[in-house]
Amino acid sequence: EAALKIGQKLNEGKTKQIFELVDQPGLVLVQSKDQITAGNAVRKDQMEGKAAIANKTTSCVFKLLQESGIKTAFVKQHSDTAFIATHCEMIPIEWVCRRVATGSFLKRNPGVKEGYRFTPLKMEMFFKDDANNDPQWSEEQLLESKFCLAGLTISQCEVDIMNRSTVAIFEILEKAWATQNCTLVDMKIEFGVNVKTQEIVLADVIDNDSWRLWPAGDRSQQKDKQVYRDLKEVTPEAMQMVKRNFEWVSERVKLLLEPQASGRVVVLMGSTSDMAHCEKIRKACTSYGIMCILRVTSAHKGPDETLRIKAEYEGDGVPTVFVAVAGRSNGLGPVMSGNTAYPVINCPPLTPDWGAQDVWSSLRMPSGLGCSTVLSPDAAAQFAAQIFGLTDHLVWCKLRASMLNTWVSLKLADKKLQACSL
Ligand SMILES: Nc1ncnc2c1ncn2[C@@H]1O[C@H](COP(=O)(O)OP(=O)(O)OP(=O)(O)O)[C@@H](O)[C@H]1O
Ligand SMILES: *[C@@H]1O[C@H](CO)[C@@H](O)[C@H](O)[C@H]1NC(C)=O
Ligand SMILES: *[C@@H]1O[C@H](CO)[C@@H](O)[C@H](O)[C@H]1NC(C)=O
Ligand SMILES: *[C@@H]1O[C@H](CO)[C@@H](O)[C@H](O)[C@H]1NC(C)=O
Ligand SMILES: CC(=O)N[C@H]1CO[C@H](CO)[C@@H](O)[C@@H]1O
Ligand SMILES: [Mg+2]
Repeated sequence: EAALKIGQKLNEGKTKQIFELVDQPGLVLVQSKDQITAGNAVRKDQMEGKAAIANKTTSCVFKLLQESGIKTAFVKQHSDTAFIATHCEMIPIEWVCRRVATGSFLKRNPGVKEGYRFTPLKMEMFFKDDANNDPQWSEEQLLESKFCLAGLTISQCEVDIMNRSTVAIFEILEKAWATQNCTLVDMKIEFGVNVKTQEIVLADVIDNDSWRLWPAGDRSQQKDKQVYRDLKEVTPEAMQMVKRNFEWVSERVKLLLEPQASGRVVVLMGSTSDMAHCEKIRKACTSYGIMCILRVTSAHKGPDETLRIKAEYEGDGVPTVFVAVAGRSNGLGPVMSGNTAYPVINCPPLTPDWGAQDVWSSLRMPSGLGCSTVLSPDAAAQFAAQIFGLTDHLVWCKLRASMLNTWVSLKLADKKLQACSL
């Protein structure tokens, strides 16, 4: 790997330094300080362990979010203690999202018992102001402070985007940790404004200090920094336990990226004249990370073949969703649906001349059939993804991020339109 040309130091905090990258304008190096501040060898040892754990956590978590489709500042890992990120001007707000009441929330809301479940999630924000202990802020306080970062004024639109994004990010991480039987109790994150695109992106880091995790939803087994805060006495044994807990998290954090189940979509088309329609389904499936196979078979002209193909995919134990693409009279979907327990989605390629009549062959079913019908190829893939998303968190996370991104696009389109008409 070519050595990075490290330029000017742009920023420095308690735990990180931010450097300009001479050959990559718009990108920065985020260097963890653990190593450089460590004085003697023993201390360095201890710090290196921690830095590595923080490294693994941040890079796995950002990778999961990135692959899901969430916009983040993370670009790639550079070394054990540094990563490359897009250069942002940071919005000085900590966004906190809670599923279960605990910690400071209980102090600020006397009467609420630990363990109270927030549905929907509870959002809070804190102004980053060390001198005043990071006071809690209202939305109005944030709006009235009229922050301007990288040329973007933080107004209602931007606040709404950060609020919504925090919820989506929480739900994605919650779903991922659930695969490890672990409850994500709460989380805090920060956003920045990309200096080049003026986009609001998740920035800074998500590490051991950013969340509370309770294995099996049990507070007594918590695996986060709270264990450290709760120590009555810092004995070597107690520190060993804290270290083991962080190792527990860092061992599991990479499992968040592993698929839990892998299904497939089998698209059956009545004729190769439907190929373009089917290719669109395959393309959309691929964007969700779902394997998609195309086959040609006609339930009218070769029902024996249709049932043989069905048996082939029923026979290997791989969870399958069938999509039937048949023009004119759709015999394919209903015949499949009447003969398999797997889900069948009709996606007829309707034409302007007879479409209004043809669609009824996909809608009006004999009793006992449960196939669904959607008209656009993207919708067929999305529906299949929603079925797999029930058991495969990676697919679910992509659907969740896509929903957020659609919402943000609409919000930005409206903002632009309002600005034009002023
Ligand atoms: N992608 C990025 N581009 C620019 N600045 C960044 C980026 N990621 C993080 N920073 C900023 O780098 C600075 C150093 O980080 P560090 O976490 O060490 O600060 P800190 O002492 O914890 O202070 P803070 O309370 O702001 O987090 C912070 O101001 C942080 O917001
Ligand atoms: C830091 O993260 C990268 C990318 O995940 C990994 O290759 C590297 O081994 C990690 N370093 C340590 C010390 O764990
Ligand atoms: C986030 O949005 C929700 C729903 O609109 C709202 O109730 C809440 O007050 C907002 N939270 C913050 C901290 O802005
Ligand atoms: C989660 O819990 C279930 C039920 O107790 C168990 O079967 C499964 O193995 C656990 N999974 C992990 C990753 O610990
Ligand atoms: C308690 C503990 O070990 N916390 C560590 C979490 O990770 C940061 C690095 O991001 C370390 O500085 C902390 O010491
Ligand atoms: Mg910080």
